[in-house]
Amino acid sequence: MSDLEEILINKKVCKSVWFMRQAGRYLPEFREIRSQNKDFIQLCLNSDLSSEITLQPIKRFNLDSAIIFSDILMVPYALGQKVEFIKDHGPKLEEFKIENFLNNNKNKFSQKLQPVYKAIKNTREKLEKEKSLIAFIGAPWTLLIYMLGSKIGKNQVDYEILKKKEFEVNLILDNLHDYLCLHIENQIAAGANVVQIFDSWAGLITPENLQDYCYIPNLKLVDFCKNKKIPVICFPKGISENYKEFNNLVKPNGLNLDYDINPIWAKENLKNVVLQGGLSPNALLSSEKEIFKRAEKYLDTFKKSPYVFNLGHGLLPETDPVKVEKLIKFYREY
Ligand code: 1CP
Repeated sequence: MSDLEEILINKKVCKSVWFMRQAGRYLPEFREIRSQNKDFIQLCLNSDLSSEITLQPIKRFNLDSAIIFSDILMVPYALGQKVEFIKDHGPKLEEFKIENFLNNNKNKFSQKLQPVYKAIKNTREKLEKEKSLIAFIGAPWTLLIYMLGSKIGKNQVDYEILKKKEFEVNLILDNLHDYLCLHIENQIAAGANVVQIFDSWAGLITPENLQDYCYIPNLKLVDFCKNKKIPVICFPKGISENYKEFNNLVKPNGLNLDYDINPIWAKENLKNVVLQGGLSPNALLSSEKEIFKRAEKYLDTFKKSPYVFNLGHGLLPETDPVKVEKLIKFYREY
C-alpha cells in the first residue's frame, strides 16, 4: 500500500506530499511538449506523452504521488461535446444539445477514453510502488457549469434559468453520475490507487442549493468509490464553513481544504476525515521566507494528525519550479 493510501485508509500519521496541477503549465519540460502539441485534448489522448507529463514532476521533485495528466473536461468531450482550449482564455465548449448528450452509451464513452486508461496503465508500471497514482473526475455540478457554459454563466449562476430548466438539469446531473462512475471504474481498472473529485465551482452554489447540487452528487460518487474500496478525496472549493456540513454528510476519506479555510477552524470542525492541502498557491509567488512561514501555519496545526501536504488550489502557471522544490524540501525537513 502506498503512503497516501495508508494515510487515507488507516489514518496513519506520516509524511506525504503532492500538488494539484503538479503536472503541467508551470514546468518548462511540459511547455516544451505543449508547444509541439497545439490541440490539448489530443495531447491528453496521447498515452505516451500524457504518461511522460505525469511523471515529469515525480522525476524533478520526487513527489509522493502522481496525478494522471488529463482533464476534467475529457468527460464532456467523450460525451460528444466539442472542447477547445483557447490560449490565455481557458476552455470553450460547443453549445450543449440535450439530444446529443442523451445519445451516448457506455461502450462509446469508454472507447473514446481508452488512451487515458492506457496512459494510467503505462504510468502505474513505471511508478515506484510506494507512490500512489491519483485518478480524478470533475463533480457533476462543476462539469455542468462548463457544459452549459453561457446558459448558466460561470461567474454567477442564474437560478431562475436553473429552476426553469430543473428537469433538464437533473437529467444531466443523473446521467453524468453514471458516466463518472464508469470513468472512475475504468481508471481504477487501469491501475489508479486513489480518486480525487474536483468540485471547483461549488462556491457558486447558494447555501440552500448546496444539498442538491453539491452534497448529494458528491455523496453518491464517494459511496461508489467506497463500495469499490478505493480511497477518495473531495475538493468542494469555495463553500467556506459549509465544509463542515459537507464532511458530515459526504464522509469522504480525504478532504482538500481550499485557501480560504482557516486551518485552525478546520482542525476543530472537520472530524473523522484526513485533511489535505490548504496553502494558497499564491504563497509560492512570494519570497522563500514568506512561503515557509505560510506553510508552517498548516504544518504546525496538523502536525499530530494524518495530513497530506498540498495546496488550496492548483499550482499557478507563473510559479517558479525552484520554489516548488524548496517548499518540498522545507516540508520534508520540518
Ligand atoms: O494550455 C495548457 O497548457 C493547458 C493547461 C491545462 C492543464 C495542464 C489544462 C486546461 N488542464 C490541465 C491538466 C489538468 N487539469 C490536470 C492534470 C495535471 C495535474 O493536476 O497535475 C488536472 C487535475 C486538471 C483538473 C481541472 N481542469 C480542473 C479542476 C481543478 C481546478 O483547477 O479547479 C478544472 C476546473 C479544469 C478545467 C480546465 N482545464 C484547463 C483549464 C485552463 C481549465 C479551466 C480552469 C478555469 O476555468 O479556471
